[in-house]
Amino acid sequence: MIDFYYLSGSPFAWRVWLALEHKGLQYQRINLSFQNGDLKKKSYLMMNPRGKAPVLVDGEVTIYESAVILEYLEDKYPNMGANLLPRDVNTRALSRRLINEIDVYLDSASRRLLMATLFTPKEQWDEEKISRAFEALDVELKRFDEYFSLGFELKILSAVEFSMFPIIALILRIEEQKPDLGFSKSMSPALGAWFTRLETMSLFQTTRPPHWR
Ligand SMILES: N[C@@H](CCC(=O)N[C@@H](CS)C(=O)NCC(=O)O)C(=O)O
Repeated sequence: MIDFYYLSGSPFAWRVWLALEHKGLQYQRINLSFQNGDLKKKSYLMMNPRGKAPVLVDGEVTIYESAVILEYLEDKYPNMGANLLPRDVNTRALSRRLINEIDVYLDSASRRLLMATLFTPKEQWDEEKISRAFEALDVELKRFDEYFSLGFELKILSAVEFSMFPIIALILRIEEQKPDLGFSKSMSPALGAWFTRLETMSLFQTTRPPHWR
């Protein structure tokens, strides 16, 4: 049985949850509490010295870094459920490039917005800082427009969707706290159509972070 160490609200943990469900694997979800300091406990740091979620333990293998966890699941269980990456080498490389761009560029842009909003007490919000972070994030998101159109048309469901969707959902969550953020309005038609298609699927609804429901 796979042990999946999960943190509610983490886009990276959500990505792994989606992948486990998509592949129809048997696993047990172990909920971590940030407030209780679970991520900095000695036993947890032995699994992930960076003290971050998620972690996956499968028999004698312990892995952290969500993109690598997905690669592992695909390699280890190639014939279980649906694929996480396309079989064709060229499209597989394109998927890996997109996931890397999400992790290197989009994640850092969304983290800046997250830090300036949900991780800062409301009375200390710096509007200028928030708008700068939002503008940079918007520019970064537009870079993925071609993929959103393609993904929508081809009805693709892969590790790219599982990596991107939780970040978009998190930005919408930030907008719930800051309704004048303007994200819903600034979403490109391609992103809007792509997101709406996925959000209505039960896979994305049943894995929604429990504390958001
Ligand atoms: N690159 C890592 C990022 C993991 C990460 O940043 N996790 C955050 C939650 S979104 C975390 O556990 N933060 C706790 C901390 O830094 O104390 C991955 O893909 O797994």
